Amino acid sequence: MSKAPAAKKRSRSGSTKKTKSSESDLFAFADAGVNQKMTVEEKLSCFTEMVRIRKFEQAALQAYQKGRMGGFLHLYIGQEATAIGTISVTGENDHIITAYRDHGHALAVGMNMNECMAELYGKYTGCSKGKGGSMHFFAPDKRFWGGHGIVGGQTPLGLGLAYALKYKGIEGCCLCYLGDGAVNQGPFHESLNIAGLWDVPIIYVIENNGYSMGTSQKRSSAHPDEGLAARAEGYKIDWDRINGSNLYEVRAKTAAAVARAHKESRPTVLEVMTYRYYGHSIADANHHRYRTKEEIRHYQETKDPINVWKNILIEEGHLTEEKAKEIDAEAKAEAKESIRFAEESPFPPAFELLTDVYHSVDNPGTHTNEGKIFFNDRLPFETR
Ligand SMILES: Cc1ncc(C[n+]2csc(CCOP(=O)(O)OP(=O)(O)O)c2C)c(N)n1
Ligand SMILES: [Mg+2]
Repeated sequence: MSKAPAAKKRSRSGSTKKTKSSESDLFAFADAGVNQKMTVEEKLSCFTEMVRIRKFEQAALQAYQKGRMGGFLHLYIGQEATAIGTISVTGENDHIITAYRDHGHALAVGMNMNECMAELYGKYTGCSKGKGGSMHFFAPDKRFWGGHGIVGGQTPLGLGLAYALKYKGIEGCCLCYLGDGAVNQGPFHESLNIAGLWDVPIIYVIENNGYSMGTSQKRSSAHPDEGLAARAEGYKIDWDRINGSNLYEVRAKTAAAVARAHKESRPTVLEVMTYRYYGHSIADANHHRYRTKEEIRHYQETKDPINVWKNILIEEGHLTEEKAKEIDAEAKAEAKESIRFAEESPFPPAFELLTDVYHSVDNPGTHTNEGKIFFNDRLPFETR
């Protein structure tokens, strides 16, 4: 069999020199346009939002351990800079879709703690009326399309959202998040092929937190030395690798991908190097069997994204330890209040079992061959 001709190598976003950032190189991306433009308020807001995610999940964890909620609980703690950094550079025509580890993305798009906590409790006031739980947070009004439990299942859906934008001539893109385990799913590769072939404005953000359930990333994926995103070259798609502890870097490289999607309608694959502090879900109580306590402590002490950003802001003179503690206390109080809200909310009534299953059953007048209603399309939907 003859060797296939080598694909023309596409340039990577960002310079190669800056791609290798380390803990000592935290300001390497501070000069990127999107970061230079940041106001002090925006910088502090990113800090506050990351702290809010952590406090929300810490409160949820306590409630879960007290038996107040059922189902799974996949915590995002340790990965906060990915959701906040990436979503903070998106605009009004950009859409978000993710997997089941979705609490961080939900809060990052602006969902409030009450509707999220109530959803965890299975209450009627939850964002999915209590029928979705931890894995199925949704907020279409905020262009947040979930929350999906099938590993890799969101990757063709994200492609569809991005394709719809292109089809309708809207300058926007879709950020589709997936884990390091999901990169081996067939639908992801089928999606990459179409994205590369049809110039679809999608950004796949691989959140490489080191593990796919109990299997380390090193044991689950064959890939080039440069990492998982480098597989994108097989589809002629631009890619980059990001230090997920550094919000400046996350923002700079995501902004480059968003610009490519908006201006050239080209896809990008980003691999964010990050880490989860807890087990796969809270049911994974034995996670110390497949990784050491030292490994977790090392990440917490040297790479924690909230601490790293806090230190950057302190060094820039925008934050003090006292102010950081106040922000922490406020987020904790907000999370506590969301627990009260969820506890006091009612469970969904029985008739809700049959609603929101099929759009066309709930909305018979809008039944159409053209697909469902997205992107502020108005009712009644035009039918053929
Ligand atoms: C198609 C499919 N296969 C298997 C599972 C079971 N499963 C749930 S999560 C998971 C691991 C995914 O790991 P990764 O993509 O790295 O995401 P992370 O949990 O680290 O965020 C597996 C195998 C599933 N939900 N769907
Ligand atoms: Mg993973």
